[in-house]
Amino acid sequence: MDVQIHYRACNLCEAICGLDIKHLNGQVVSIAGDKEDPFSRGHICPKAVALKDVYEDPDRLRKPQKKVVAADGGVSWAEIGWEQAFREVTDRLRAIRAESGPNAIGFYGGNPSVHNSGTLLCAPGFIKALRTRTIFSASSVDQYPHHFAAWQLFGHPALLPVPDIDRTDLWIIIGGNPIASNGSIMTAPDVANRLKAIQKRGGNVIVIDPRRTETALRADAHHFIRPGTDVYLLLAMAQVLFAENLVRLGRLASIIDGLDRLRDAVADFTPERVAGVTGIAADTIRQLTRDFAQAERAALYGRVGVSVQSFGSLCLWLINVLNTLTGHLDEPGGMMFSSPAFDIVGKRQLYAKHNRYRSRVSGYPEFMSELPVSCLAEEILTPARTEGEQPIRAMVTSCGNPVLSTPNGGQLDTALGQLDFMVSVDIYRNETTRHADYILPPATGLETAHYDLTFHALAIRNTSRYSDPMVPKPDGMLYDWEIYEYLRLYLEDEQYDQHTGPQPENPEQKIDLALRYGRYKDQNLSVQTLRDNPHGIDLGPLQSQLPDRLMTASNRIDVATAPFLTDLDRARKNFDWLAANTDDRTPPQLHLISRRHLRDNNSWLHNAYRLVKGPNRCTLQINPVDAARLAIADGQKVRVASRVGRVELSAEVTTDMMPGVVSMPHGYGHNRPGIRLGVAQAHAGVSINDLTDETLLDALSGNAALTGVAVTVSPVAVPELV
Ligand SMILES: Nc1nc2c(c(=O)[nH]1)N[C@H]1C(S)=C(S)[C@@H](COP(=O)(O)OP(=O)(O)OC[C@H]3O[C@@H](n4cnc5c(=O)[nH]c(N)nc54)[C@H](O)[C@@H]3O)O[C@H]1N2
Ligand SMILES: Nc1nc2c(c(=O)[nH]1)N[C@H]1C(S)=C(S)[C@@H](COP(=O)(O)OP(=O)(O)OC[C@H]3O[C@@H](n4cnc5c(=O)[nH]c(N)nc54)[C@H](O)[C@@H]3O)O[C@H]1N2
Ligand code: SF4
Ligand SMILES: [Mo]
Repeated sequence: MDVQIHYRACNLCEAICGLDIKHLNGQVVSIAGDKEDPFSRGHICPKAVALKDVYEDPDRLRKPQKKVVAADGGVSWAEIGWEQAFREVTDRLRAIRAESGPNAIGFYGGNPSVHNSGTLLCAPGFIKALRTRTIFSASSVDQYPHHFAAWQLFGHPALLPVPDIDRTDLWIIIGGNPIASNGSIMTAPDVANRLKAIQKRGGNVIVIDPRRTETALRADAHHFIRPGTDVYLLLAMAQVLFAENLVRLGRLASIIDGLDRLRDAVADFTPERVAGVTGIAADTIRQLTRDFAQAERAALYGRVGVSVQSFGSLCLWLINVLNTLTGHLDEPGGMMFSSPAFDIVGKRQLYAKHNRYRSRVSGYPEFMSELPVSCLAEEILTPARTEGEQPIRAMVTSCGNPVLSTPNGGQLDTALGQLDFMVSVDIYRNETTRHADYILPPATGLETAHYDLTFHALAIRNTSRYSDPMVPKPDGMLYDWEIYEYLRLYLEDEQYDQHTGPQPENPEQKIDLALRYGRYKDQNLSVQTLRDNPHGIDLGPLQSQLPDRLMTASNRIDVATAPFLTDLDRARKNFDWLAANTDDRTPPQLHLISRRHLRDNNSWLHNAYRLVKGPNRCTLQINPVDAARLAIADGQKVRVASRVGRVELSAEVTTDMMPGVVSMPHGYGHNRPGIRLGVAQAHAGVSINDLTDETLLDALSGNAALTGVAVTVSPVAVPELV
């Protein structure tokens, strides 16, 4: 038989690289970069081959699983048919809802949901049918501050500007490590070469990060910053712009409000005042600000490191504002908005979906119809304190692993174990889904069709690409959209019969309609056109589009809205405390941050042997000065403890860490029993989120403050040999 070629976009991370897959009737022979993809131009990273590994993985679930608990408490899993699974799951959900109300059922959606068009388009219908308000997702351990700032400034939470790095002369990266992550809220395949191209045309890249990262090593300058203090650096940059008369609004001058309020609000944050707290010298802050303001084309870009902090929304607000004040918003080479063929923003103004209701126990405000995942465990564990209060009794999880990915995962692990009922839509039995009563596994990866709804919309170039399945889904498997549609149909109608009743709707039609009637309709874009162009279609560089694209009620940008000005009071109090207690930030008290590695993907590719083989990556990186003070040698086992928990792992002594700061990767901790991930179990590592603190949140968006958690580190004594 001849080798067949299948072209598709990789959906593992945000870079959406084109793949050229050779296979023999479904047996993958090779996975390489698609050289004819106009966007990724042949680039792939080492994770791409994991698509084959997941496809072939004997641990991957392929049939619905039902947990069976024996009289002696022993747990086993039975494979059952889909009809039985849908019927039993929805009967239980309906019964719990009838007894305790819809909010007794919680929902958690994980990261791969946004990399999966079937889930993205069909899970919402099922969630709506649940009628619950207790909805959580990985967004509140990731990018909620980005959405909050975009909503306040531009009128829609999904109007997220991206750095136009192909045309910039100065790229300042604060709290992002795109050389390891391949970029985020910035779909840019082959960041390494794009970064090199900036330097080749005489431009500069500057990184601000408590760790000298893989990106910092390729940059023209790197400045260490104390974790969680970025807000003060950014306030000082704004102060310098006003004080040194560097504000240049350019084309947008006539639509910007609030400059005076902003000037007053930042006036006392001089570089000299914030230098001690941030760890960045006043002169450096001034020069950075001048260079940024005076560069013709510059982009100030912030990502996970500035988002997952107590002042995440203030950080993202200030980053947008600094780009606006310097004329770098919506200009080539600056921070720009994409023009996607499938527009997730839509044309309607999104009403203020904030604080319409609050979480039951801690009273955290809702944002975008979700509650902060940091409070999920307490919503399960805290009994009703008044009549009418309803704890969460049942959970539905989809594409997620919150036991490893959310703060105080140990507590959530305990909470999930106490639920009356849980169902997970997932391809693996992992640290979270092991708690489920039923696991419903969809076809995935190479078996599915894919259109990247999210990441074309966050891309640094407008392109469009459709992927058909490489192989038909195996007999007896369902696509994720079918699972959600069936769950909805069974839930809505107790008598539903999948042989005679209405059938799931293939979301391909929705995609096709959006492409046909979207902004590229004159170019005859459709699923068929994209099928005829299997490498994708180039739709050109980003275009300036303000004020037209604004969705604020006033059609203007207010750079100093009330929520931010109010939250600045909290930042001021914190500043005064930090300024008075800078000495506390030295050992024994250290500050823990997280890191990503090119060969990890959150918690879920550790079952691919070729990605985990080699030296153990789950180490505690620590500066030699701190290590010496704590008598810790390179490679030695250390104990890391926080308010929340403790873990033990090997120390890696390195000058890449800022003194006073330690770093661990996230997504490890496969040492819990009952999972079906043999390779991952053998490379278990420990979970950083057994240390992060669920009580620390960004007050505005409810995002978890995962970075900069106070920890103590001590050497673990080697037991004496008797
Ligand atoms: N301390 C710390 N914690 C962090 C972070 C950090 O930087 N530091 N980062 C945070 C961020 S940015 C994120 S996004 C979260 C991620 O947190 P989560 O989304 O909770 O976790 P993942 O590890 O991405 O879990 C993905 C799950 O999806 C399943 N899956 C994969 N493909 C499919 C599919 O096609 N269909 C279905 N149904 N399931 C599938 C996998 O089996 C796996 O169980 O972690 C967060 N946690
Ligand atoms: N290989 C790989 N790629 C991935 C993922 C993965 O797990 N592995 N995950 C994907 C996901 S879900 C996401 S959201 C993206 C994230 O993409 P990035 O945001 O690029 O991810 P990180 O590598 O976590 O970068 C965050 C950086 O912030 C720094 N940092 C931590 N605390 C602070 C702070 O207080 N201030 C400042 N200035 N910096 C700080 C960290 O040292 C780190 O270098 O990556 C995606 N791509
Ligand atoms: S960079 Fe991301 S999209 Fe590209 S091959 Fe690697 S995992 Fe896939
Ligand atoms: Mo993420």
